[in-house]
Amino acid sequence: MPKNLTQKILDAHIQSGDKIPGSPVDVKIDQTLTQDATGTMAYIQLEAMGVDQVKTELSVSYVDHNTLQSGFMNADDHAYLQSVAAKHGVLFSRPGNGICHQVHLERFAKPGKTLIGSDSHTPTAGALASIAMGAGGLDVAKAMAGLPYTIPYPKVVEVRLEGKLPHGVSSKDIILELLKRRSVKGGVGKIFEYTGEGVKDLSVYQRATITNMGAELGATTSIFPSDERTLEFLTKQNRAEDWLELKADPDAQYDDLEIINLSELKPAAACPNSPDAVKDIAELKGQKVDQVAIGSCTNSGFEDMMKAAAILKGKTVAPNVSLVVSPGSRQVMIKLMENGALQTFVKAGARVLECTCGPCIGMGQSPKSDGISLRTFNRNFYGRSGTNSAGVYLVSPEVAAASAVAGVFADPTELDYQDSDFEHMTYVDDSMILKPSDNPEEVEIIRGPNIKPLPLNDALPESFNKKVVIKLEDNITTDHIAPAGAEVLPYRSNIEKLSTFVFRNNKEGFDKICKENNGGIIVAGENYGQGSSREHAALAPMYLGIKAVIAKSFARIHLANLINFGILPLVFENPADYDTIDEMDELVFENLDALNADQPLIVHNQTKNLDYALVPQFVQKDIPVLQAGGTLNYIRSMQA
Ligand code: MIC
Ligand code: SF4
Repeated sequence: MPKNLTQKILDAHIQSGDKIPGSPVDVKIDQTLTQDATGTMAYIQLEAMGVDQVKTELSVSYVDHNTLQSGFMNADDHAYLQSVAAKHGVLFSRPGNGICHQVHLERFAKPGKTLIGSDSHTPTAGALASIAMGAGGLDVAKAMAGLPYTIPYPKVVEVRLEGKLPHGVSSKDIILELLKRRSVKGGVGKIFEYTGEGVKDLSVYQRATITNMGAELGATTSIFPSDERTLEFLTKQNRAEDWLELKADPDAQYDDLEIINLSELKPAAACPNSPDAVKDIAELKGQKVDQVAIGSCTNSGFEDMMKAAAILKGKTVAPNVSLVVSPGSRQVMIKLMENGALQTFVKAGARVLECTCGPCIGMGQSPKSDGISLRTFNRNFYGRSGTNSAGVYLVSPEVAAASAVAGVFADPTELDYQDSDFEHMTYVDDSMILKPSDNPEEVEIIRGPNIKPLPLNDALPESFNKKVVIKLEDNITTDHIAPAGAEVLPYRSNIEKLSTFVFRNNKEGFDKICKENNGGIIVAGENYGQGSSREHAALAPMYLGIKAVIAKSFARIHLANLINFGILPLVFENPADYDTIDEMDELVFENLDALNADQPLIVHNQTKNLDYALVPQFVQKDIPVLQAGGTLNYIRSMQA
């Protein structure tokens, strides 16, 4: 049977399970990555599992999110992460070395490997033909302990790229087109595999923009073949030996097909507040812009920076615009220094930031009230920039740079500038990547006061009555549940404190409501928990006593996180039942000692005197985990 590329790599890593779409399969994981905002929890969990040395081929810990250090908390986290990496066999990429996905792409990702990372944009490495997936920190810890990662066997969508991108149109516009067609929930349960003539004209950096933002489709991951362009990239990174040719067999089968003619694409923008609210720049042209930010793991590669520099060369930023630039890695930054592009940025009036996530996660550079901000990033969820009234638009580096000069939305296709054949990125520097210790037993783990012990859930009772403490609409993101930003992020290792911020933009005092009602139930619409992989969006509600989430549907990573922390994920068998539930209704859950993943659970609404059939979103083997109150409790009970 001819195989597509996804099947070739995935099937070679499947340890058990049926290769039927939707059915759970256990996947062997070759590489892991963590970043600091989710990493502290992942390593606290790894320690709790009693693992001495990681069992993967390669595990890397990056520090790129919380680098503001306004107070001791972030620095405490960094010190903990550096020591725990040294002790357990993990490489440590120091703060400032770059954004995890960019550095991993440049230095470590390999064709044919599997990678999971405690960050939803881990699929970036799909640009180098890895099967790379975002996961909760606990699942990454399990992978480091040598355990497989369980996913529903995906459907594979062929995205056939035809034609050639016109001048001024970039790979950002390809993924925005796909988001426009398929929406933020169109990718759930699917892997997007890119094929066709158009692929060979896309460099690895351009491919990485697409695989990165495939996360916004809700996709399991996205993947490109490993071809001459891949070899070219790896050679420039001094690792040609990591290359192998990988592509789909002729006549390979796919579950679905999407054809995009690159020649017909135009520059586009995702409008506030969703990555799928896509419009052509032509519709926005001339509207005033207040801020432009170039960077983030989506568009901070060497070529992205060079395209922006080509447009900014000899120009000055418009007086009404604040321009910030953050290259994705130190390697890129140094190269830009060498070839003069950094000078171009500074001369144009750009404010150059360190090589981290920065404004993408609301760590500084929040726009002014009602400000219009054009960003080369991947997410524009409500409030994420730190200014709730701001309008954030997601655009290519070309649109960003052109608009920074014009002071209004501008169309780069109308400008004359060099858009290819840049002197290629050949600078390699691993000096800020620390190797693990040769004497791990001598390494002492540094635990400052911000590193709090991990809270654990109670075992699931046989029955309980709980109130609906919040009722939410469709597409609730993990940014709604556990917000990010400079005020909150320092508490990622301190769940008690973090829990006071849960749903703060949806319901003031949510934590107090939970405390007064001894926990509760969350009710939500479609695609609950989309966006970030942060397990804090399950952990903090668990800490507040949330026992179940009843939704119309769930996003993949958040669903796994709920199970990991012992919260029951359930969907309405009859979606119309959603309309009959109100906040503060009291729900009765019974017979939980006899949970069956294949049968609906009947839950009684005592307030309305109604019964609901709720379909379990877990499989039979998750039941002991849920009954134990989560994965760590379960692992401990097995060890006892
Ligand atoms: C994000 O882009 O939302 C983040 C911050 O990188 C998250 C991880 C986190 O919350 O720490 C992600 O994408 O998983
Ligand atoms: Fe960092 Fe933003 Fe990328 Fe998340 S999306 S990893 S916050 S740059």
